[in-house]
Amino acid sequence: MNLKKKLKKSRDALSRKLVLVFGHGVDEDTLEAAEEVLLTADLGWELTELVLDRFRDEYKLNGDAAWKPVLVSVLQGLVPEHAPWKPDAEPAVTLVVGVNGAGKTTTIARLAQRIAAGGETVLMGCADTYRAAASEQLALWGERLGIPVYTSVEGTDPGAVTFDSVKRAIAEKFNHVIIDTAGRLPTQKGLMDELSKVYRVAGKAMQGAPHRVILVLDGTVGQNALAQARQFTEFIPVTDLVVTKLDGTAKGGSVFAMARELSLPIRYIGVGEGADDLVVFNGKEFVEAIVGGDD
Ligand SMILES: Nc1nc2c(ncn2[C@@H]2O[C@H](COP(=O)(O)OP(=O)(O)OP(=O)(O)O)[C@@H](O)[C@H]2O)c(=O)[nH]1
Ligand SMILES: [Mg+2]
Repeated sequence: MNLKKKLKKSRDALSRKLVLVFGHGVDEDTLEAAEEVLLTADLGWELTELVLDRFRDEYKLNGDAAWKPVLVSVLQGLVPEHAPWKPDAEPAVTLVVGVNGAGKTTTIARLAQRIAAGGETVLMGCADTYRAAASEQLALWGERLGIPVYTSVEGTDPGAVTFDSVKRAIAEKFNHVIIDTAGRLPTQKGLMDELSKVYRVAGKAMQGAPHRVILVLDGTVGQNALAQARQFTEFIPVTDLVVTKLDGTAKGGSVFAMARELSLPIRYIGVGEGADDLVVFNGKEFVEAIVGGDD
């Protein structure tokens, strides 16, 4: 996959604009213009200042060096690295949460596809029981990908579906079970309490479950996703992040801020609607794709 191409909008907003700005040389005026570029690409105020401070220092040390490799290395140094997730239970229970339309269901299907491709078995459970269309959507993905799906009738308690999905995964010896939940805003107290209940019920179905709670963030909302993530973590112990829809936005810079400020690993990014458009997030590659190399 050509990540540069997939992230073209963000690349245009960062790399291309910076080339124009620093084409006039690196000095206090162009650094100020660069600040504007970084803010517009949604790195956020704090990170923008940090990037520019470090860039100034390193660039000076490097004398007449080209600015781009220096900036790439500064940005790469700011994205923390995390050890890959290794499940320590079977089935490994993953709960997927997030606001409405963030890309939860699509992410689950694509994650399940990855797991199946790696030779492990996976069950997808649909605890989004508000809409019949939600289980139909997951069932459709299941059919397309050849992955079993556990659904229940509309209106069933989401906790009950979670419980049954985990029990079925145990009984049928699946390696993984991934539970889809309905979209909700962190301001909807009742729905957030329901999510806490789903979390607890998973633990009743299997001790230690869920082993992973993935918060799916919509990359097109940029910096606002940070606030959303902080609010979600107040209700439920989120362990991992996925950022979707980065193909459709120029706000890819916010991913740096999420990676740095949320102290949670971004595991995957969504860069399209297709089954193969969920990419393992690698900070160094991400920086390279939206800032590095030639335009
Ligand atoms: N372009 C693009 N579209 C995406 C990406 N991920 C998801 N989508 C689209 O976003 C829309 C919503 O995705 P869903 O997976 O249904 O989102 P959801 O969070 O499950 O939504 P609710 O269950 O309604 O809360 C769909 O049209 C997806 O195809 C992505 O990485 N890029
Ligand atoms: Mg959904």
